Amino acid sequence: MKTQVAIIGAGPSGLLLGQLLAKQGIDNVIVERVSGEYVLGRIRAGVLEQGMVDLLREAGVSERMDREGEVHTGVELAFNDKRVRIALDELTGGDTVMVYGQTEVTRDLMDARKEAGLTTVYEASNVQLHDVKTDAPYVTFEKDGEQVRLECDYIAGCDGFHGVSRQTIPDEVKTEHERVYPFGWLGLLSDTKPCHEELIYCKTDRGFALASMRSPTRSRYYIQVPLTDKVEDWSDDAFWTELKRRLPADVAATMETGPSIEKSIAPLRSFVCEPMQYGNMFLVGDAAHIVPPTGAKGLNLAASDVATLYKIMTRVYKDGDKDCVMQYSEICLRRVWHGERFSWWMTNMMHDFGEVEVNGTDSQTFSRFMESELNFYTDNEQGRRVIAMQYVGLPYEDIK
Ligand code: RFL
Ligand code: PHB
Repeated sequence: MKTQVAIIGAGPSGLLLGQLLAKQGIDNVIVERVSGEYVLGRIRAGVLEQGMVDLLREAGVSERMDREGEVHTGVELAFNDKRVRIALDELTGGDTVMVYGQTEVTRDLMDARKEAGLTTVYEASNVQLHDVKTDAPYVTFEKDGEQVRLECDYIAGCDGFHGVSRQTIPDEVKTEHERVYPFGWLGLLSDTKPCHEELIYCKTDRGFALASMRSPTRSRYYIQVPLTDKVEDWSDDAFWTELKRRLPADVAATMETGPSIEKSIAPLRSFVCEPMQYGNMFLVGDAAHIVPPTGAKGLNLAASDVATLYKIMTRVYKDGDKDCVMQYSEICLRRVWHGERFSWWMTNMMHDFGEVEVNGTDSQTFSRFMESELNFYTDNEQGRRVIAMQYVGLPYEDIK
């Protein structure tokens, strides 16, 4: 097999990149480890920044999102019996976010790829990248017991945090930055009416909670849990009882509950791999960086990486400018680090770290610092604007 860009991974990063490249006439093949149904079964992000929404429109896959997605002009932070609304549009000069599930984005991209007749190899095992430092890199994998070789000009490693692409960068070339948090998020999806029309991020003595949604009839809730907890430890009833204790009392009082459709625990981590490219291989999305979900940035950072690689590949194939590929990592990392900092900051401010020492500070002192931080940023308009600007997403950087 031969193509121009080999894409490893059919998550949102790989599928969106493939779609955008195909629109520019750039041939690409996606190689994915699991089945399409399995990819769609992962319940993840729900909030899309303006930049990602625009990119999905550019890719020609926005029709259903524009019809069914919900534009949100604000989010709430609840703490100490206070509720502060961050008026996203007013504070940023009109920017908003779109509530539309990652599952739906993925489904739309899969449908568009199928319709365009583009090749995706699902359930490919033992995927390996070769000769990425040369002008003739290739990918090998096994499919239905046969060994396949895919030759290409470039490889996009869109294979998530546990993928193989990052491992092809030698240890002496890459630096990995990591912070693992001492808690996780237990998420529950249910066909119930959302408890409030906007998202509410809640900080309480019992730990963090988030009220989110997918549609007017489908809710997504999260609660902070110890890393030692297992999903089996949490019946639906136990989840709803604990969630109600953490939500503002009036919201909890009228909240609709029901059976869970999905329940899972995600550990929280900040992670960045530098650089994000090696020879003719580029890391995109979770393959290069992870954020804790508190800022709703993971998928959105993946989208900005895709935007950068797409612009670079377009320049390479349309103008024959191969040198521009050198800009990829630098451009991506500038925005990635802003997203990392925001997600880390929001996580620190909104969670309960218990008795754990944080950043060399004892837990009680750290908790006071964070309380002050939260009050300071929410009590005045400039502070709320700083939160709003980052929540709707910083602008995408152009290539030079
Ligand atoms: P993905 O989605 O992990 O897809 C990678 C794909 O690569 C495949 N793969 C391989 N394929 C071939 N060979 C191999 N060796 C392979 N190894 C892996 C995998 O099977 C998979 O299909 O990465 P991608 O595309 O970069 O997308 C990133 C996003 O999924 C992620 O950043 C977000 O879900 C993060 N996230 C959120 N982001 C937001 O922007 N807003 C949110 O509101 C938000 N909420 C969340 C989130 C993530 C969460 N979890 C569970 C981690 C909420 C949660 C709970
Ligand atoms: C979600 O709806 O899954 C969601 C929303 C906002 C976040 C994280 C997750 O910050």
